[in-house]
Amino acid sequence: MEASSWFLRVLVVVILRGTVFLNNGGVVEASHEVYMEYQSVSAVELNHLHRTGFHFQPKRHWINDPNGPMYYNGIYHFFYQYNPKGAVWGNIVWAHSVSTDLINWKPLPPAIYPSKPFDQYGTWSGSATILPGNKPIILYTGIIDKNNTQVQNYAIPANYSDPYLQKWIKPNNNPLVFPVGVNKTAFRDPTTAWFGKDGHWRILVGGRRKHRGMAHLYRSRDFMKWTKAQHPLHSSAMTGMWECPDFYPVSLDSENGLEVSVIEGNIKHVLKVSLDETRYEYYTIGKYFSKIDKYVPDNTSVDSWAGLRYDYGNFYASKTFFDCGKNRRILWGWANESDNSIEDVKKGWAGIQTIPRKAWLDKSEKQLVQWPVEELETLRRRKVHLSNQKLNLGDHVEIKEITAAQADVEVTFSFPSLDKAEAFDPSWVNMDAQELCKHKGSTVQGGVGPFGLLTLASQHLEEYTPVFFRVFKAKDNHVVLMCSDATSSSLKKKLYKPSFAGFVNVDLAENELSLRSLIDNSVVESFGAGGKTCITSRVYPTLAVFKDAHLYVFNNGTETVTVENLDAWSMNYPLMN
Ligand code: DQQ
Repeated sequence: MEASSWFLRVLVVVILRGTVFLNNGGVVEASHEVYMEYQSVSAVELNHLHRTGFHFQPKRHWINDPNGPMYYNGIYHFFYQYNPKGAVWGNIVWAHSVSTDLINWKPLPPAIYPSKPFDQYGTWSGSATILPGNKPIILYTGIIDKNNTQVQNYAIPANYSDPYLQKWIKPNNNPLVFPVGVNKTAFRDPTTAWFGKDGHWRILVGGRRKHRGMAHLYRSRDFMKWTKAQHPLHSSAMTGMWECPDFYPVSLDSENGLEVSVIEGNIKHVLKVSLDETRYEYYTIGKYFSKIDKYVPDNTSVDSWAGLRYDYGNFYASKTFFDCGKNRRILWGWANESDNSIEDVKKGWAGIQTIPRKAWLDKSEKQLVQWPVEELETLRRRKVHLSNQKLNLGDHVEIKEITAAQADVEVTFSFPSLDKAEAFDPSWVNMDAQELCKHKGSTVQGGVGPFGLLTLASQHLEEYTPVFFRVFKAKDNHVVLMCSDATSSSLKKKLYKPSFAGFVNVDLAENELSLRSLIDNSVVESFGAGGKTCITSRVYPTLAVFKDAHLYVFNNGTETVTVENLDAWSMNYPLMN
């Protein structure tokens, strides 16, 4: 991308996001929008209209990044950035919940909160590592002054035999890492540590030099004394600050996850970064040269903000961990609200976590595949089934007798051939999927598609969030677009209603496409083609709520589409904090 267009795009994002300017004229990399006046306005009443039923949420107030997820002695620990005093970002602590199944959660007191000189202005994101001897340790970013200077700290359990690890100690030899030779306000979010053959631990810390985003590398023999490597593990020009880096191996042989210190064998590595400038993430698949501590993305992975995303919707600051109980790698991501802060203060809450997903390397070796953890299925209740349902141009058929506001839907569509696929206009080549989805929408007639689900729909379709596919015929191949379009999701005016979309790299030889959507009051989390492309939308219907929400399958393409199989379940409420 041209430097000038990069600058303009960043400028727009900065203006939209309202980056905080200091009196001295410097820019604080606050990372989140700051609404001082609301930071400590405690929720009196909670608005339940759009609260989710089975997604992770605390009872009240603001949440953002997942922090330090881990599996320890049979218990899943989940920490997250939390404002205990209000429904906007601020006063951040590490809230803590525990679970035995990743679905039912018990809240505990905050594990880490500002209290020492090395974190008195903030306890920001970080990760957990299980040290030899089965000893968990947390690394997190501490803010040490009003100028937002960032250091890396550690915390350890006060009592290893407490099954819930409720109390955490922040020893006085903190901070472990000072921002020396780096940009001190762009230096945060340490990763889980991995152990090298040379007997050194390694971590990454997100950073930025001018416009170059980077993952600083640190090494340590004893986990206490850390030395900065001369070169970052990886960096990429014009990507801005890299928040919440995540780096881990994936197997070429199986869907099982790998412990982060597996650095050899039939594996590749994944590096994910969260781009502060765009609030999107991207990841690359590549090779980690452990002897020289360099990561090189494969030439099939785009290494810029046009790269692959875990999720093409509202999903940020994600983090994975290795679940040794079930040998899988689990991915958590934060789905922020799409309404505004005044609405959040009125609601008394803001932010959810997406359903934890198992993540593994696709057979193509070019991308990841994700799927909601199997434990979610324990919440499935009443089920409806549909098969062999033909959908002609303009048809929409209702899926009745489930709670459409809170449901899990799995569907496979087939089409007799691809002959009617619309031509992919060469002028769209420079459009990204989201622009194309906005341009085409779910109602503009196509050839093969648009077809899919109308979720959170009101009876007369004044409101609906369509999740759908559209197949195009390009010069040498077919292009599959998947959209989750919030444009018509709500009659409310001042909302962010994006047409989120991604392309799906799928083999259409069987003339089939599958879709799974987790619909939960104000979130629709969708998995296309078995989890190759995932999109999360936050939406706020006014009519399509509770019992008045409906679910349909639809087709607006000239080619007839058949619902081969559809299973939909009403979803129960888990224990949620
Ligand atoms: N959120 C944290 C930071 C991180 C950002 C602060 C990402 O540590 O960079 O709440 O959302």
